Amino acid sequence: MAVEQTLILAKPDAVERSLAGEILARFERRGLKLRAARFVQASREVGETHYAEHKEKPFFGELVEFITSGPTLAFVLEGEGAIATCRKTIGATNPADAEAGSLRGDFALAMPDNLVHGSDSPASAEREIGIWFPDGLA
Ligand code: IDP
Ligand code: MG
Repeated sequence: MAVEQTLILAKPDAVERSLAGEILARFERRGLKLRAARFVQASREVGETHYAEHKEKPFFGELVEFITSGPTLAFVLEGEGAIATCRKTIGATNPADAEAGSLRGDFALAMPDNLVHGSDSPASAEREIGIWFPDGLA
């Protein structure tokens, strides 16, 4: 399996609830390597660009409000099969469907405030890393 990078966000609800460190630690304990991190308050432009695929959805306005509502801890993780493994660790999008043991299954209740974002493909990861780390990873 290929070594991949993925963009993970501990979203504003995670930072507000002081769960950002717990979230990062879960991924680190799985063996993923932390390659870059930024503590950032997303602008409206960053929020809308990050969630551009959902522009036509009825919840888009609420989603952008949420992701811009407070600081986010954005980080890049690297490892074999990192993208799919991180999505499993995060759990299903709707916390009501997320398995116990996943981050959303253990710590979240509803949407949009489901704690964590993880890229869903290599193309998404590349695009999203560019949005949250516009000056590169170093
Ligand atoms: P993902 O975060 O698991 O990749 P997506 O379908 O890409 O899920 O949706 C992006 C984010 O939009 C979700 O994580 C959640 O915060 C929010 N969201 C998705 N569906 C709904 C909804 O039906 N109502 C409110 N927010 C939603
Ligand atoms: Mg998604």
